[in-house]
Amino acid sequence: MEHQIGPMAYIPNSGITEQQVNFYKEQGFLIGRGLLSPGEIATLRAEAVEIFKGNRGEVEGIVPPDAQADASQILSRYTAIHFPHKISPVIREALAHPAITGVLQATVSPNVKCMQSMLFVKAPGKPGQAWHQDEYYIPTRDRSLIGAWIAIDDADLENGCLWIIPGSHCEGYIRNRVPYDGNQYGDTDTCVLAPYSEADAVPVEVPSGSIVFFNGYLLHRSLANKSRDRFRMALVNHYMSAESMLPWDQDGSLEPREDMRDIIMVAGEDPYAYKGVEDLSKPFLRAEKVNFKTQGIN
Ligand SMILES: O=C(O)CCC(=O)C(=O)O
Repeated sequence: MEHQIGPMAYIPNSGITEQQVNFYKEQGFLIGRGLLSPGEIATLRAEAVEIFKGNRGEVEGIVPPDAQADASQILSRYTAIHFPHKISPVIREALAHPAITGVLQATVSPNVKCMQSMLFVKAPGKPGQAWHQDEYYIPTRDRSLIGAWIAIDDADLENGCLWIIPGSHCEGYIRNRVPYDGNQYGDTDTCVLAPYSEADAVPVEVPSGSIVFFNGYLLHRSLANKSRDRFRMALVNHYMSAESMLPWDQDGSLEPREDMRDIIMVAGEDPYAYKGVEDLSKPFLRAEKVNFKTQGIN
């Protein structure tokens, strides 16, 4: 029988409690339904269209659309954009949404920094992302890495929702990866799941406005969007404890460094504020086929 998500995974409307904090520690994820209002979601959706029209700044690969093109024609061309907050004040503001920072301060640290955003469009027919741990890409190593996955559209089995393996973050190591050549995923490799298996995977179906919080070591993936005409847009932001340094070279696109300082404080104090911040990350379009092992995105 397929595993299901129990009631403890859901953040109550009244706010996060100690029970959810313990659940997050043990299971590696939490879900908040209705954390963003329909108005806020409409603003994010409209902003996504402006970004992919090229109206928020130049991004290599964005094609200026014909005047008659509608939103779905514009969005259908793209899989995702990385670092949209670099060009969009709306996305930048969403990084520090109080509904997000409240959960981060309870689960991660009173002091939290953000280092990445990704805006997934996932048009009908587009592939998902293979099993992975975000910590593989963003090396915090202190186990504080957390993603806030904001459902702009309803996400379900048909349009390629997230899948997770609850509790798989606990071992806290980076799993081996093996080649993948199927067509569900846009990646050319995937994580070894053992001692887990596909039978432990749980779909995370959520309505628009929900946020799924998950630990950087948690095994997760998404499948292809098999719907005929439904997008599955999601804004995913990544955060960590501001106490830890971040030796992140962005898949080889930056010089190796002990502490990547292109960060945005979203809560509390930055103990490294004396270092200042840098503008290093450049927004880029995600390719449909991604191979991080053989250097970045191709
Ligand atoms: O939204 C998706 O399809 C995958 C997102 C994901 O795996 C991530 O943000 O790490």
